[in-house]
Amino acid sequence: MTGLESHEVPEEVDPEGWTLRVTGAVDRPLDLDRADVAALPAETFEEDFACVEGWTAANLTWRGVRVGTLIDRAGPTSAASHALVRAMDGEYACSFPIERLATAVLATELDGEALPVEHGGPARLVPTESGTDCWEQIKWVAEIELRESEPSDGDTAKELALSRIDS
Ligand SMILES: Nc1nc2c(c(=O)[nH]1)N[C@H]1C(S)=C(S)[C@@H](COP(=O)(O)O)O[C@H]1N2
Ligand SMILES: [Mo]
Repeated sequence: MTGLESHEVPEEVDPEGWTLRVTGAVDRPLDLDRADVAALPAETFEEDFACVEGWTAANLTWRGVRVGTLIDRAGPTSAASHALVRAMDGEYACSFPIERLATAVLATELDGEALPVEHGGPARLVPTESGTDCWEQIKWVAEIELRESEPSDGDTAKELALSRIDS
């Protein structure tokens, strides 16, 4: 059977207290709870997943909200160009150009069920373009912080993911 690998859920992850914030270079900062996110238009798509550590998971069916919908609601400033997507596990965060992030889905369901916390629930970022890296599928997404330039620090995801590979 195929599926995502099971990893430990870090202590800082608090699914009960979860909200999604859209902050930074926006006219209307958002702080959405599960019901708010569930009320937004959702879409479903299927994808394979491959981790740089060497394992794969085929035919995952994700459902969630297009990140572009969230960004539009927050009203990005005209100079907003990038975003730092932060997770609930400490320093884990990844930077994206806004146009790429807008096409990603904030997934709240996997294979027809609420996304389990083991795999990033309540919400996991799932880029929909080909050629994305495994560390960009951010589990436990808590904040999307828009920036008017490329973040020069805080973009930790790649380094953290690569540091797990034995050399
Ligand atoms: N918040 C957060 N998201 C994360 C990571 C992490 O450590 N923290 N690891 C990434 C990496 S490298 C992989 S391969 C996948 C693993 O997803 P899984 O635990 O559901 O198998 O989560 C990605 N998203
Ligand atoms: Mo990974």
